[in-house]
Amino acid sequence: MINPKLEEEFNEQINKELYSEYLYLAMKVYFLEQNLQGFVNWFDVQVQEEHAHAMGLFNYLNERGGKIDLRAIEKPVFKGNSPLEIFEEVLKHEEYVTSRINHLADVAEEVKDRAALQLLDWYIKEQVEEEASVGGVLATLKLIGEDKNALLQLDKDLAARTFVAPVIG
Ligand code: OFO
Repeated sequence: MINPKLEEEFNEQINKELYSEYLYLAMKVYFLEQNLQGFVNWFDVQVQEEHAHAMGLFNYLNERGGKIDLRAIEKPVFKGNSPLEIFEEVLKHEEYVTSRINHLADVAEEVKDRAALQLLDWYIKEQVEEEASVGGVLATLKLIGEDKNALLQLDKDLAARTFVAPVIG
């Protein structure tokens, strides 16, 4: 059995990961409208990753005999109106998710759940990769500035990103 406090945090995090999926889906719409297909692909992969993150927590909670409590997913909101502004928001969002995962690990530590901590190690590492990948695109966008040709080159590069189903845990 899983500690009720930790169970609650898992349920909350499932919701956050599903919100991330929804947020990146909304951002994908922006890039569809701009006809930047490489960025569309990047967000497509991101959407699938977030879904996998949510399901990793979902499956784990189920395996541990916890009660899965699905909650309403908020309407995704972002203000950015350029690739640069949107990636700045993506990075902020990922930093927020990192803080949530760290909080989840703090609670697992508090209730001395070593098994959950092992799973959360995977998520902690994954957040390092998420922030690095987003930070990389953001740094390139800063270099690009107003250069449309360079933006199209980045778009081409982002078209190469592929989804590899993660082995979580
Ligand atoms: Fe699930 O890592 Fe992004 O949010």
